[in-house]
Amino acid sequence: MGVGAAIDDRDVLLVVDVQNDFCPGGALPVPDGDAVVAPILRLAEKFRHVVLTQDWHPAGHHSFASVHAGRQPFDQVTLAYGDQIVWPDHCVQETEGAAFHRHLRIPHAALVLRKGFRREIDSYSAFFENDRRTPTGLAGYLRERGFSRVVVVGLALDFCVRFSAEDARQLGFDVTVVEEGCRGIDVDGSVAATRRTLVDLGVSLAETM
Ligand code: VGL
Ligand code: ZN
Repeated sequence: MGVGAAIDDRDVLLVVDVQNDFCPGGALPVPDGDAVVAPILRLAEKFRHVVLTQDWHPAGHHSFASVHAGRQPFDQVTLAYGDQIVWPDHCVQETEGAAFHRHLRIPHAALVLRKGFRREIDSYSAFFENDRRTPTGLAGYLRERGFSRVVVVGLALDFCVRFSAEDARQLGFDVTVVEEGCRGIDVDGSVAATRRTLVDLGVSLAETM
């Protein structure tokens, strides 16, 4: 199904991590992160079906640089499941930083999927935690609801949007990433790598929709 195809009942909009900590002034600000809100609201009006994800870490989460002696944010560490970039403390459960951007109001969103809530495992993807095996349950939800295409927007393009789009594609969904609804962190060229990988996997990249 092409990008221009009409949006129908088998399409779901997946809005990834549009939270205060990923916006300017937050703990892990994505450059220009709040610029995604207006295009996402426009897009959400066109979809009957919307799912939101929320990065949702306990204090002392193992993806936080602060829990690893001598490590700085954006360093890489090795955890039980493999390599992990460590981040400033962010999106701590029940804090203002973990709340959705105040203008992200999508009342018809049916599901808010929280992820990264286990202290020892991060979860970039909305589908699998960073051990790449523990499912979040989202694939089952989307299949049971009969969706065939997942349109992905949000923050950050090169982390949670990327992993969510890759997994959706590998789980057999048609996937489109709408770039005007995304911004990236860009650690060591990760935005360019994201675009290449997504295209290689058969994910459609659209500027707008
Ligand atoms: C994210 C880094 C750490 C994201 C979440 O939403 O892309 N990035 N936690
Ligand atoms: Zn996180």
